[in-house]
Amino acid sequence: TVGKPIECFSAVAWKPETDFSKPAVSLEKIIVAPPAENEVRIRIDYSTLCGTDLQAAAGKDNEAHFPFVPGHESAGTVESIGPGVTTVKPGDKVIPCYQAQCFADDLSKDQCPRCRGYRKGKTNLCGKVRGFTGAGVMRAGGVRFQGAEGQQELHHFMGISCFSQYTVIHEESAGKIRDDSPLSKAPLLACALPTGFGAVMNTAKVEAGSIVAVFGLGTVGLSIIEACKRVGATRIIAIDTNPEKFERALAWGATDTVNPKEHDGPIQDIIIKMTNGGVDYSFEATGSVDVMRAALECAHIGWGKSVVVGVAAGGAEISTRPFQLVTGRTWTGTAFGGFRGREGVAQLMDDYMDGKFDIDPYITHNVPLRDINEAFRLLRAGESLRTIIWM
Ligand code: NAD
Ligand code: AHE
Ligand code: ZN
Repeated sequence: TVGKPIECFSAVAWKPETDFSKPAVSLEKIIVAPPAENEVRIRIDYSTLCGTDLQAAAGKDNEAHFPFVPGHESAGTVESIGPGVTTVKPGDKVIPCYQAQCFADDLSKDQCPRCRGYRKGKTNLCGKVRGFTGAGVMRAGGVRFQGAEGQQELHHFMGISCFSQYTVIHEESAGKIRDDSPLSKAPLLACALPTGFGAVMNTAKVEAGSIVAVFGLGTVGLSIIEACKRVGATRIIAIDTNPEKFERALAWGATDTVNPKEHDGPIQDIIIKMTNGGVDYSFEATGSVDVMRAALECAHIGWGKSVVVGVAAGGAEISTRPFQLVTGRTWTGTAFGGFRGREGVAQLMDDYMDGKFDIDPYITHNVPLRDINEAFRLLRAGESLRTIIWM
């Protein structure tokens, strides 16, 4: 297959689908072109579905360009490499990283101004290919997907497009992981768990003894709770509008649960009352801008820090009284938990293999690719954490 187009099955999002009673994507044969310069073609072995994919399929992500090949959480095996690729080879196991990471120290490759020189280490938000991944195209030009009947070209999504059996990504997005990595667990390290763990450890830097509030108890919220417990937070208040989410939150380490629907008045006031003045750290993992405001406002005067993790619908904006910030609260956010893409997934896989955390509790369902719409149904209904999609 090297150097030749591959025909395979893929999910395709043809148009925004906001009606949750209808399938989110269609399954069909597509053609995947060989990798161009500095690109890698990957056989995707397993994928998972994230809250962000629901937004994109519903047309609420301004960087999802229809028609596109969806998906951004996966693990697979390098099938072939394009000219100039030096950091992975055919047969390597990889986690495709939507948060790409350039070669800041390699002067032979052209460099990214966000990652080099005195700026090195300031951010994980590498800028090398970000403009292209946001536009749904490849840096070397065009797209690598087309309908099998030779019809339309299909856009890439987040630089990943892993709901296809084969995909093409930039070398900067190919996170090599060790040869003994279990690929069926690895997709959770592509987004959900690094985001939650890193929000706590890298972005907020929660200390032992802290009081925290976590809004949204999906996979991301639960991984925030897990990390808060690990660093020794003594009170973990778990908030969700779906009471079915509380049993797991408590099992994960939450000390209190709150359902905003059971209270009159702003939820921030309830939490301020429960904590005698507010929490040291709050995390928003729902994607609702109203919840983002509540999370900021339940942070303690003088030092409380609130981390936006959820992705809001395109065009939505946050607001609060500036007084909330004048009086010492900090409002910040996190992408991929602040981990640098390729280094991050390799390190997290090592940590997993060393037994530092578990992945299985976050996997509630398994489906074959042909049933991917069932994975959408489960997540839309709040019935699943991560569903492994067998590609
Ligand atoms: P999920 O759908 O499994 O979880 C969302 C949870 O929020 C659900 O339990 C839902 O019941 C709850 N919820 C919804 N509205 C609420 C409200 N008004 N108040 C309280 N709870 C509410 O999704 P997920 O995969 O865990 O992702 C969570 C969010 O994080 C999404 O917005 C996703 O786009 C975002 N995300 C961000 C990053 C990042 O790098 N910043 C990475 C992954 C996911
Ligand atoms: N495309 C959206 C923004 C989407 C967004 O913020 N994505 C998160 C990751 S969600 C993973 O499930 C992120 O990491 N953002 C930083 C980045 O570089 O994309 C929009 O608003 O246009
Ligand atoms: Zn995700």
